[in-house]
Amino acid sequence: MEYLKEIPKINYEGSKSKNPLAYKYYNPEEVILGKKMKDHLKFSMAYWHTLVADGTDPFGDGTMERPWDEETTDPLERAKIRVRVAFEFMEKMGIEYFAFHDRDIAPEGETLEESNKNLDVVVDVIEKEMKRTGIKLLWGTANLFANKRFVNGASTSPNADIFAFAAAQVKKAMEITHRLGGAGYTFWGGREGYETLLNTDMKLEQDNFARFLHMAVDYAKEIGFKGQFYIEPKPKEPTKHQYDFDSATVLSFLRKYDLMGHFKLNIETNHATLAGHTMNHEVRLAVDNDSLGSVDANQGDLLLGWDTDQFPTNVYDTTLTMYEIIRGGGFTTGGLNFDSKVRRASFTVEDLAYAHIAGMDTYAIGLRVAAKLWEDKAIEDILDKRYASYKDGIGLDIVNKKVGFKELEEYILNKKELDSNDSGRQELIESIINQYIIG
Ligand code: XUL
Ligand code: CO
Repeated sequence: MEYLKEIPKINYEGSKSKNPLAYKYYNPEEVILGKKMKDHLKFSMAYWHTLVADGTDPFGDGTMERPWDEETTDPLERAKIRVRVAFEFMEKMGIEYFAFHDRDIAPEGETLEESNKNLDVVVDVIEKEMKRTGIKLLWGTANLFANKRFVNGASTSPNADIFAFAAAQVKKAMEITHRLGGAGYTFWGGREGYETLLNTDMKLEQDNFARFLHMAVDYAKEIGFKGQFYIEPKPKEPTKHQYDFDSATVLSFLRKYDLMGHFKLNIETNHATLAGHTMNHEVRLAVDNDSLGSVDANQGDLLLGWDTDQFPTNVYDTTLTMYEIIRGGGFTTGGLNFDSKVRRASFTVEDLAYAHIAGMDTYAIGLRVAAKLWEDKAIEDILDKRYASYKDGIGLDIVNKKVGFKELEEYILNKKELDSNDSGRQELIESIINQYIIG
């Protein structure tokens, strides 16, 4: 049965096409830098936004027109229908990966046991659809923030029973991710943070968070789950101060608690900007620390102070993001997961297609431009020149730790004139990027 009659199979038609239901820049099979576009980008659909979000905001009701949700009032039956809709959508869009929270795919029951049974029923359907279509699971996760039991956090809750409940929930979420062959498992610290330090034992909460993650590592070994664990940084929202603030904070947390080899980062564009960073800063930091895992692709609105999770349409940003990803060697287990939702006023079924096309084409442009910049060494040559003083002489001695303060003092005292400083060439580089974008 076809649910999405409004959406045909979306094909690549090239940049001259005026067909709104076609890709203008994303040509999945086209080879760029020795790899197909689809393998560079590894697009993933976020189940929570595309199948579950109904457009509710703090001021009003849901607005989304989702006729398949009207077919039944039984939550479990509706969950099964949504799976079929999800796979029909991904097939038509040519999206080969998806990501979910446990509570997106199946309704929460009265008890954990009932919730787990619901999950098993829906996972059966997902498994069949994955086999039928070849679509793969990028990562799974557990929703440890929506239910009111998580009011004070999950693994950082002051209530040990809540820690235990969260552990049991993650155990099941890991099991279903494993069963579905998930390439990864994500920890986003839903309410792991605080509102006020006045009532918070930050040290105990962070220690507990680390204990929780170590338990996950142990359990993965026990069940043979080889997928990559990710932590997704975010500075605020829902709590005032989230513990996983940004890439730098998470990397230092992982180092402190001896978790570095077990976790990589899942970096989200809107979270980067909420932290006061650019996305390319966050990705660069991950790459430089051998920790780039995956990307939650979206964009925020810098005039608004919250996580708007908009579909990426800013070509400049996707160019710089793809540049950092290429520079880092590309994705292995990860991909570009659209943690993006249609605006509340974009409520029709077609809007789901328009939004994903916009996001995929914007990243395709980013990839095309970034690949050319990389191939031509348009930026790298300038960079190489800028740091050339560390390639020989005293610079190389510094890099090779051959000199200390005394030797450097001697070197300077003997030197009549310092080597001159060079221009940083920022405006030149920025105009080169413009030239590559416009072509
Ligand atoms: C919330 C967010 C989450 C995670 C998964 O801001 O990004 O949806 O991606 O829990
Ligand atoms: Co996210």
